[in-house]
Amino acid sequence: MDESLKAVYTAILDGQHKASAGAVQASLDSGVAPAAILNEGMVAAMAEVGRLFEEGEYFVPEMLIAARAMQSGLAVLKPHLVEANIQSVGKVAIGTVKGDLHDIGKNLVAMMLEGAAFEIIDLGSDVSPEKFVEAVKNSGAQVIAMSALLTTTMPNMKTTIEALKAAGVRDQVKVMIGGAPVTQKYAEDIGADGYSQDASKAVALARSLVG
Ligand code: B1M
Repeated sequence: MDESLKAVYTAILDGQHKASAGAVQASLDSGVAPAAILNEGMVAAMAEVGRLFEEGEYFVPEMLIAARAMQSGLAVLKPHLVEANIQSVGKVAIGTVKGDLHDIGKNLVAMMLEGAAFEIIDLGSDVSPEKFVEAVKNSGAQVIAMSALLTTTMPNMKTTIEALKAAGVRDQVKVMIGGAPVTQKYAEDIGADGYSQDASKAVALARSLVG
């Protein structure tokens, strides 16, 4: 791995948020592609954090400080990931489902969509089905984008689709879903309109849903 990418990886793994921002900047300055910094440095470090957590070497506090370091690195990377587009191509209301506090992947998807000229309504994390329904009724979102990182919160994607149906707005909106435990099959099973595995594929999916 390139030395500057290694510094990004290590800063996130060790939860050093100032070092993370500095290492991302240094990587950019040395000409490393933003996508490589994101995927080979940052996302890879978060995957290792998850592995260490699973093995009982990291605990929730370590995951939290790693997440904070990831976020400060992302703030530096954001302008380089998103292109400057002016005219909105559609409105997306995005959130992590009820009971789930993981927001890094969701933020990344929001960032990439924003860069592809989508107007984003960020509902945050731990978003109830009612809040998604409200967003469709009040904001005119054409797409609802739901993220889930826990197997225990994934079912809230289904509950949200059911709430959209019960409120009579399911036909007004497309639903796309994603997150580590989510699959294409799960999307089909719960009647979502689309699934994407990562943030860049989410852009292509959103474009096809509003197109
Ligand atoms: Co937690 N956590 N966590 N965690 N956490 C995981 C998810 C876990 C896999 C770790 C592990 O055991 N290996 C595990 C889940 C196990 C399971 O359900 N099968 C887990 C657990 C168990 C928990 C707690 C229950 C721990 C506890 O309290 N005992 C707890 C739950 C809290 C809650 O939500 N109610 C918890 C808490 C936390 C923190 C708060 C400490 C922190 C989150 C901080 C934050 O987000 N602000 C945290 C973290 C950091 C992680 C790991 C280490 C990293 C997640 C991450 O940010 N990845 C994670 C391990 C792992 O993922 N390997 C883990 C980087 C991010 C860029 O990837 O979010 O997958 P990801 O997003 C990807 C794709 O999935 C996709 O695009 C992104 C990449 O381009 N994507 C979409 C995501 N959303 C999408 C939506 C789309 C399309 C694509 O369309 C709408």
